Amino acid sequence: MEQNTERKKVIFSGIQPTGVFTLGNYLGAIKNWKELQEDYNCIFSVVDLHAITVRQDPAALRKQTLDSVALLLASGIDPQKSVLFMQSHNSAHAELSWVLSCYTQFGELSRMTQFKDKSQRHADNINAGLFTYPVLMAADILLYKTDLVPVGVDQKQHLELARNIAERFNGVYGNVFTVPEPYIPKISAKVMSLADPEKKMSKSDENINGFISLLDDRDTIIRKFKRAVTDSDTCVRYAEGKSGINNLMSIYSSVSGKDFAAIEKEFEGKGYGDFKLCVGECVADALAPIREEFAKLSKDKAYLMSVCSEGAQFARRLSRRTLEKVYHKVGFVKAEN
Ligand code: ATP
Ligand code: LTN
Repeated sequence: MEQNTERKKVIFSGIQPTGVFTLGNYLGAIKNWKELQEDYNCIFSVVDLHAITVRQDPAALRKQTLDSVALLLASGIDPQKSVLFMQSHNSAHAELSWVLSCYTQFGELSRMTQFKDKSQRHADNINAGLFTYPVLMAADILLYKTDLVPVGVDQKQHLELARNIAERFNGVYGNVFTVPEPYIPKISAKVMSLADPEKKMSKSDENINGFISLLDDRDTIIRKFKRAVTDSDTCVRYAEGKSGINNLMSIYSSVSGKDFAAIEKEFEGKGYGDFKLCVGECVADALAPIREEFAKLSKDKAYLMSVCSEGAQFARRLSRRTLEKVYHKVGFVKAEN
């Protein structure tokens, strides 16, 4: 019993190498990953299998995957503390995904809002992978007996599905999977586009003014914040219906650590212009060290690969036990070699 309570909890999360990470990815997920690695057993993956649900150029995907690893390291993921690997380097993800897909209902997947959204945006390529993608995500999580999954709020529905699949499987076969909990930040769980504050900030947005990339330079960041869409009010105050200002206040709060009351006080009697400039400078200051570190790391492919090889070995070892147990439970004959 005591051993159980002393066991460090397991964290798993993934990010798709579909482009340069945005401030949304950073505040919604990566910043939490960095903080959690101090107290948990953390496993982080660049989920390249997920990325091909949308058509990718192979050479670009390879580059983006390595750059994603470099960006995570530059953002503070420490390979001495956390496991970091590329998803395709551990075949257990695809294998468990197949089994779990036989325990997931068509109707459940049909309700996933990300599928509805992405299939509208990529109407020429509504492939089966896009539809079954949440099952692969469930496999990612369940393979490692994950307790907590730090994600932005857009992933909550997928996580609930992973919990349902785990509970259903456990209901039939006994206690095979740990049922994971979401870990969603209180502020910035959904950073909105600067160009359209009703829309989520997304790295695959065609409008580059909508997102702050972690690699944008200082001038670009400040310019994008200056142009950020807000309302016609002038008073810096968090209120319903002011999605543009609410978004900027949330970003500023997450990056500076100040709460909304302190921010309102700081900008009393000042206009939106002053506020936008201040948020831009604050974000630029926070992202500058990441960009500098990325410039160094991204040149060192040998180092990036060594981190990922070690991470993949660890991930394979950790996940093998779960996969073997699942194969046994569903009735597969164990291979003898
Ligand atoms: P894409 O644009 O390719 O769909 P994405 O920018 O939505 O990708 P993902 O790789 O799907 O990013 O997500 C990685 C993590 O970042 C997830 O935990 C997700 O919840 C989080 N995240 C993504 N966008 C935001 C956002 N705007 N605000 C907060 N968290 C976000
Ligand atoms: N589906 C997520 C990325 C992702 C993930 C995961 C997150 C894939 N596997 C496992 C947490 C845990 C996304 O599209 N944002």
